[in-house]
Amino acid sequence: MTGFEVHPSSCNSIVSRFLLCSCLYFFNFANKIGRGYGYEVNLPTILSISPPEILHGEKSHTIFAGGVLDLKGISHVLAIITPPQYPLKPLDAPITELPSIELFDNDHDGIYEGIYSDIDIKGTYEISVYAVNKSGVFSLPKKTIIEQKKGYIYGDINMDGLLNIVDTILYMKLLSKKIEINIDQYEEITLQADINMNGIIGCEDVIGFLQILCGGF
Ligand SMILES: [Ca+2]
Ligand SMILES: [Ca+2]
Ligand SMILES: [Ca+2]
Repeated sequence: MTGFEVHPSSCNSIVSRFLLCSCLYFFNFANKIGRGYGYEVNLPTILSISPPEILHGEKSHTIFAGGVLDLKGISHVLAIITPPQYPLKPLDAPITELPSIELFDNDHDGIYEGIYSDIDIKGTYEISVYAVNKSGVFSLPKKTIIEQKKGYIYGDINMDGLLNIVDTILYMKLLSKKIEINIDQYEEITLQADINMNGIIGCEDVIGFLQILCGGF
């Protein structure tokens, strides 16, 4: 034998050692993750959710989630609702400002249910359901929608299904007290006129109305 030669058996030996070292390295790395040295991914899961629904004037609907699982146990299940044309809120508004309901599994069949009862605005309600485990870790959201076909429209004070100059004039008259309405009429009008949902009809609602009218949402 002359010069430097690598015998096939030596080559196999080097490859074997490399593979062995690689395995030991990844075993050690995985072991560290398991011991809490790295990132542990253990999110609760939701396997199914109530399907999209179309309503024709019904004001409430049952939302459910099934296959809610977590190794540490489920603490609670939440549905967060984004109503149509959510009034005067920036797109990055925190979800804590959105309406929400808790879903319960009272009969312990693994399906969590809750009834959302404020579906009185015309349009699409986006529903995001989260499971929270006993360590306070949230699942990824499971999403569905509810489409309300018959409901009031923000700013449509005369309830003719249109947003136009007539509603603008009614806003101005209400604010300047140029029309007299009783408390029952006021409560009925407030449903669609109170765009920032603070319980009264004010200048902010007119601004919100003009934003809707101009497609500002
Ligand atoms: Ca149940
Ligand atoms: Ca109108
Ligand atoms: Ca208001």
